Amino acid sequence: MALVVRVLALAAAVTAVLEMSSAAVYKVGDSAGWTTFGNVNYKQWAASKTFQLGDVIRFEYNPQLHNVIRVTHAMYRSCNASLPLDSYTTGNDTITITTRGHYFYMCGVPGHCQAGQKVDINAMRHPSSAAPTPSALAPPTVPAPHAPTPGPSIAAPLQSLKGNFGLLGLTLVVSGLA
Ligand SMILES: *[C@@H]1O[C@H](CO)[C@@H](O)[C@H](O)[C@H]1NC(C)=O
Ligand SMILES: *[C@@H]1O[C@H](CO)[C@@H](O)[C@H](O)[C@H]1NC(C)=O
Ligand SMILES: [Cu+2]
Repeated sequence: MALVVRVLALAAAVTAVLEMSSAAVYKVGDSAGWTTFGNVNYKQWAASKTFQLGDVIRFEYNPQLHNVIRVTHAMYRSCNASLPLDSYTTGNDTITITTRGHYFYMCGVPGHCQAGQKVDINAMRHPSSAAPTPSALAPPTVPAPHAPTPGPSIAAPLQSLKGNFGLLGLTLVVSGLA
């Protein structure tokens, strides 16, 4: 019995590690980072990537000069920073893509978004191991949903992700005791 638990725990751990290693980490702006210097074209930067579920977006910047806020599509278009959905201020902020659709980010410092410090991360439908079952995928002819306001829907999958890792941890503890 104990052996079975150990084998299951090992399998779960290996699976988790494999899934983690397959997730890409994208630094916004590549070597330039998140800035108003040098007229970085964040639209072009995003267009050159294929974002998938589980991938990580990293914003690196001087926190005394910039910040990161997530906004709605309308706020993104008009550079309106008045009611952010999320905000980040550490200078090294990572965000894990947990739902398909658009994630709109801009710098909340006045004038910076207007100067081009904004990025639209579009996590598209893509056949990947991240998809739970093929039947859960809509036909490929349907365009990716235009996520109106990804507000609370972002938080929920994050919670369930944490829940899964919690369960994994518990399984490992149980096998350690056995
Ligand atoms: C900015 O966005 C907020 C929230 O969506 C909205 O209430 C406000 O009217 C907008 N301001 C402008 C100037 O568009
Ligand atoms: C940001 O954090 C990552 C790991 O979380 C690290 O590899 C990277 O060097 C950090 N960047 C800066 C500028 O501190
Ligand atoms: Cu800025």
